[in-house]
Amino acid sequence: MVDKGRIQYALMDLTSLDRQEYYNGFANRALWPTMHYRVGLSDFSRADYAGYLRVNHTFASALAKLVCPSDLVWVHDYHLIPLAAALRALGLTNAIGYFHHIPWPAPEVLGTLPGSTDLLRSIMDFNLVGVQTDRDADNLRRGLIQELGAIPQKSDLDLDGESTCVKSFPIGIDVSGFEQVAARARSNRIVSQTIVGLGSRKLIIGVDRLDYSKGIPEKMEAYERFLVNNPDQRGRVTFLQIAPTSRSEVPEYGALSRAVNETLGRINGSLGEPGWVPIQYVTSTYPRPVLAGLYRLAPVALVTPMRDGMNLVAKEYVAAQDPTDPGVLILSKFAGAAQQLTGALIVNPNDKLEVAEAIHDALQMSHEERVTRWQGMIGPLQDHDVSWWAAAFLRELAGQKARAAG
Ligand code: ADQ
Repeated sequence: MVDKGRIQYALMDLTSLDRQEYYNGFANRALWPTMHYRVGLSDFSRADYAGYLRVNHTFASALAKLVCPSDLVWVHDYHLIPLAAALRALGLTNAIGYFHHIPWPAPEVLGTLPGSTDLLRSIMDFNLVGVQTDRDADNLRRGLIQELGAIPQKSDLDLDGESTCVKSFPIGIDVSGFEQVAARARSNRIVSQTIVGLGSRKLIIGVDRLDYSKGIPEKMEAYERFLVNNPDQRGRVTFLQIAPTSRSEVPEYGALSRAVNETLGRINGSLGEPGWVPIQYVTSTYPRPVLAGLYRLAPVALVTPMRDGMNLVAKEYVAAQDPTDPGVLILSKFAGAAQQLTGALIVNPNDKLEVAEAIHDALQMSHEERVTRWQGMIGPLQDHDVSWWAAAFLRELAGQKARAAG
């Protein structure tokens, strides 16, 4: 047990076989790509799936010893879909909720993954399942109805006497925290060095974990198209892509890293000039004040994932802007955030010309339009911040419990 402030953490070790089969294997090589509609990258193995179930049972055995009868249990993300079923098998009757942070795909897509019917069945062991958007909720409900024969009620689904509620709870961020650190960030060393380095150039920023779902090589190529189509902009803009390495033990991520480096080298080599590098690329992680400061410096953010549950970077960028001179968010229609951030320039990341034109439009946008678009986004973000999200989910879960008890 580890105490940190008001939170007590119970930690346990995994073996290297667990890590390989459960985390790098089924969770990140089979479930992650399938849920992001990349079925061609999904690599299913029975050994990995057995490891995934085994580790969930191990977590359940440890957790069952710690849970009190009145506790609400809130499970997070795709690594733990079978956890409620494993806890129920140990006799737990508590209200158990699940939040799915990544997209829930259409049943036709999820159905390509062996074991997916079992996963759907274990979803029914949660009292409440939260997803990011109404589209995800619709996909999950359709899957439960079509694959299992669940009976739809108002917001619940019934199967064999069990009832599960599926609902969207779009995750928020710490909006006021971002606003405050962004306003003070110019004094930070990295931010002030960036200001000096930019001179009169305009900054376009991208911040994404190095993951194929984030569309990093694709956005570099869209930016290349923008520079080719608008030669007068060469030397006047800099694209800073921050992409911390992730899941480096999974082979597809090594391949992505090589693809990004190749695209970056080709674009900087062919379009760069002495004194100007078109794309700056860094893989470091930064503390929040640095990220917030860099967001605020950038008149344009390029957030163009091929598919994303929500995308917090889009929300962080909006929260970090100067209200009197806000930047423009270019956002993929395939990010859950696009359902809420309607003041962004919404693009299809597969259409490089469309993204290139959005970069051009964002850089030319009038002050009046920038302010109007930003004002339309910041209010709803403040009203639906991360505290709202957690409270809304837990209130609903407690209600489910009351209903089950009554
Ligand atoms: P992620 O796929 O990790 O999250 P995202 O929502 O963008 O994607 O969150 C990334 C977080 O990491 C942001 O808070 C960002 O600030 C931070 N970050 C990125 N680069 C960083 C860097 N170099 N240094 C420090 N911090 C950095 C998953 C789902 C998303 C969903 C979230 C939350 O894939 O769709 O929005 O969970 O539910």
